Amino acid sequence: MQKAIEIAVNKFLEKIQDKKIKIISHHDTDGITSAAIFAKTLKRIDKEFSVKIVKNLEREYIETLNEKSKGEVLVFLDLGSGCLSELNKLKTNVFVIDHHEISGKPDNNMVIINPHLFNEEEISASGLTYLFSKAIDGGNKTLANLAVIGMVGDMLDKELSKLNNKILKDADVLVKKGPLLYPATRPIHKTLEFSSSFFIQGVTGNSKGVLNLLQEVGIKKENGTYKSLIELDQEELSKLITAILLRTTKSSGEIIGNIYLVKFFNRLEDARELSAMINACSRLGHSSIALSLCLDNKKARKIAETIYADYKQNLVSALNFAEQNKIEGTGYVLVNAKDKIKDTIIGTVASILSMSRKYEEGTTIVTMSYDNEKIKVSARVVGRNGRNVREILGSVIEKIGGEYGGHASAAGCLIPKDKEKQFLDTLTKTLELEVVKI
Ligand SMILES: [Mn+2]
Repeated sequence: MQKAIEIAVNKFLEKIQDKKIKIISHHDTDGITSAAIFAKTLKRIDKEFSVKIVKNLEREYIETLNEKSKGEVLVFLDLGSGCLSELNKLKTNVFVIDHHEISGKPDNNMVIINPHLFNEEEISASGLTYLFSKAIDGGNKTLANLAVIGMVGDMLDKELSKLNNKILKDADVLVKKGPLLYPATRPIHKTLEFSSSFFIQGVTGNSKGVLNLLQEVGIKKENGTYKSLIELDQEELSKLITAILLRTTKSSGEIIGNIYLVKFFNRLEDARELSAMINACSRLGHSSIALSLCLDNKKARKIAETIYADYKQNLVSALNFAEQNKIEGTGYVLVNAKDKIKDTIIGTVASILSMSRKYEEGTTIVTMSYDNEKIKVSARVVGRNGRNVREILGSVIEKIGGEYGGHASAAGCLIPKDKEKQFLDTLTKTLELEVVKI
């Protein structure tokens, strides 16, 4: 693949000589960090460019590019591989740097870098963009930290491929083993309270519960505050892990892993925390803040921190609301939050509930929240052996109308607000009927 990257870089440098460049990237952490790496690379060689962050690459949008971006070189990051035939219709030079499944064949106007073409190991789009950038100028090695944040964002950090290991080395990352709670670099009591990587019964969103747990394992304040996760000694760490394991459905193998500490604004930060911050900002509609944060803008960082703190607070309040207002049926848990939980986090709430120790394996979790004139519904399964929630939602939607999507263990749908009661009735009937069938 390295050879293909070098060829692509040469072609890119040749094509952009007298042209403007447009970067189009995905709105998750991997896409944002990819865009930041590319933007910094172009700045360095003094090239004019613009950036567009999108949720999905839609055909209607691609069609507008022939008019809007006439004569520009288009660079698609962390997306594009799934719609090569659409991109082939563009009359300008197209570069795709992506790691998603490929559908269609690239034509002569297109250069694509995708590990699927080379039977290569797993790598994030930000990792690929970084390799591209480094092939333009070795000095771009300083951008490796962004590639690490993107890698963590796409959860490609479990089994590190050779390529990823090289990128970690370039980034001077400090790797430590520990529970995957973030940030690992800040006082442990806050990290536990806002633990949303997995749900800790009686601890997540519960400051009193946090203090009880810390007392139980014998971790005390020192100089007025608690140590951070990475400052705990081996004994404290293993006691803490045991206490956490008693309160989640996860196994030790699932909650322990590598903690990546990367340089960001001249400080060592937990890559997971940065990734979560970028993701939260972008998904809440502030992708330009997320991008500016990755471009070292201090003002953007302040704003991003506010948005993220607010998001975390909303999330733990939502979890507590769900806890107090849920309806427990046979084999299912239903939370109809109406306007009490934002539609932007209701899916996350469902995911976190499905990881709670409280519910039996196979329990179906359904959460609902108002989204303007519609209701957003998210469904999850606790553990691995449960009902097919995509089919359940699908069968309800067929009766009352609306859109649905997802897969067997995580699905969602959108229904008109005036169908709320009808939906609830049909859903509960379906959920109860399914139990009888089993
Ligand atoms: Mn990606």
